[in-house]
Amino acid sequence: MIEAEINGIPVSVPEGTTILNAAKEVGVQIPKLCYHSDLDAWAACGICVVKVEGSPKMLRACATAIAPGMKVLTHDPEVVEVRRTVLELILSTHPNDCLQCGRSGNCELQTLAADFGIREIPFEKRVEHIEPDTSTTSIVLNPEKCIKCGRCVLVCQEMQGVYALEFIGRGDGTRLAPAADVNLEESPCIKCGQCSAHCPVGAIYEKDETKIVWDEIKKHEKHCVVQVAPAVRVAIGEAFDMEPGELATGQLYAALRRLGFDAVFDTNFSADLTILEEGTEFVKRFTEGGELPQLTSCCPAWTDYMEKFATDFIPNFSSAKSPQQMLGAMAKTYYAEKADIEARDMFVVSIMPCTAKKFEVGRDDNMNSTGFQDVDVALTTRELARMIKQAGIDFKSLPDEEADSLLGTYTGAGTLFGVTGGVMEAALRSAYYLITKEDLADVNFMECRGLEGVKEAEIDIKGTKVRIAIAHQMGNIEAVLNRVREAKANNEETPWHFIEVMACRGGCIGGGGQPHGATDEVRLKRTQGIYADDEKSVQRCSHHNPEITRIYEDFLGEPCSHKAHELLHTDYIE
Ligand code: HC1
Ligand code: SF4
Repeated sequence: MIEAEINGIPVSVPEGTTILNAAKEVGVQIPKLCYHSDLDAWAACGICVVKVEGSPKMLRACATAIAPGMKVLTHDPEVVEVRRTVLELILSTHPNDCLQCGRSGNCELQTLAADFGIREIPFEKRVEHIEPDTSTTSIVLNPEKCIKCGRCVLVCQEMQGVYALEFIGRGDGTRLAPAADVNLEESPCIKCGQCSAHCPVGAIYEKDETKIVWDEIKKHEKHCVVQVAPAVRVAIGEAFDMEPGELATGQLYAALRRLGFDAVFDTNFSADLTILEEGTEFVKRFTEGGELPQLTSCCPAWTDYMEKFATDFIPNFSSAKSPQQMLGAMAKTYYAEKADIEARDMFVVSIMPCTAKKFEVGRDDNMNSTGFQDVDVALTTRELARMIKQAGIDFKSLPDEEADSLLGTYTGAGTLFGVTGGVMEAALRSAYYLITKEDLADVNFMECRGLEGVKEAEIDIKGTKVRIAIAHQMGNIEAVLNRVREAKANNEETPWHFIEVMACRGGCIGGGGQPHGATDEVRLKRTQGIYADDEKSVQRCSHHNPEITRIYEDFLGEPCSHKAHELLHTDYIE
């Protein structure tokens, strides 16, 4: 341990701890802008400077490790003045349209400017006009607002391994742009939205589609149906001063009804349906012979990645559509039939923690269940939070309500989809049943849990060994794919039979459309909320969901039947 002093307060922290993090331990907040705990510090902005006794110049707290006996001064008038100058310089090239900015109210730059009481900028204002890039269906890039902190570039290149973003030009002319200066749609971007989740200002944000939904609700011409994704329920509360991980399922249903939706369904229901389809597909491949490993297909950013960079894995992808798409397909067929409504008279909205889901709704192959898109609009958690605020709904004090029947009941397995390892854990619970015709005594697969980038395990299903891998955060995926490729090239047995992939760190709870401010601390709390939801569920295995049993009896026949294939499966583009 390193013993040192911060503002005269003794501090004892592990070797390698930065001054910034050591200060946090003794309750001292050093301001920061470019630094984010998910990323290596690259000391771009300079706002975290501190004085260290014996050092001739101020040091950047985010990138300097605390040393034995170090005496650090984090705040004095001189340090505060330097920070103020840094802020003023940033503001001198930043547009003054905070009131119309999507990040107004939770912009890190705005907060610092307010904290420092900045009223005027002593430097000449030089705002270069650059048109926002609206080319993708998922996110908008507004380089004019970029403060060149570099978070998005680091996220895209290092966390996600995609290299869609970079800085172009030099010195004052440096600007944020998609790689090779094409537009974002033409770049390798997979629409995960992690850049928008890490941007401290309003330079990258989700494509706001709330107006389309408001208009549709107001018109009263179509039957408006809504579904809520697993990870939304443990994060939306953060937009209403609730703790990360606090379960808000019942309040969400109530809020959606008050917004005017005619039927409120749950994506957790169709996550259970996915398990029956994808689990049956896996058991078939595993027991009867088929391309292995099977890869999960519910994360649209991962699917986009595969179609762009790993088409050799197309035969390995589960053909099951994602739960979002399955719910849309079931709403416009099964529910429509029961409620005597035409698919053309329905409008299906989904509330997702994800920006790539906006892209998924428009995939051509997903139009095939009724001739209309399965889902019409996907809104992120952040967009829904804004709608709830616009409607004057006091979210925290809402009573718990239930989802509507037919597509609303879910099991603990369905809710697990929201966390890394959750799809695998849910699949194993049902695969065990499908293989042995018996239920598990203990449904918890602890091997699937945790934030490790790649988890591997061998699962014993009554003597049958199933080797699994779980990867999350896109940058961790290529190594997994390469091990499969190597085994194939050497004619060796596949290292794994089943692999779950989620593009975002922590799985969907860390999705690019969730409330801002996710760190591992927040992700863990959201994860705990998901596991608590699983544990309190009456049924914890997808094959025990009574509405799923009914949908097969009344409508689909059996898992992977011809009808199920038509409505619930897809194919991929080379
Ligand atoms: Fe996800 Fe999924 S888990 S992809 O992370 O399979 O977005 O929450 O809705 O579709 O169920 C996201 C979450 C979500 C789908 C499910
Ligand atoms: Fe990179 Fe994801 Fe942002 Fe696209 S959405 S630029 S892939 S971080």
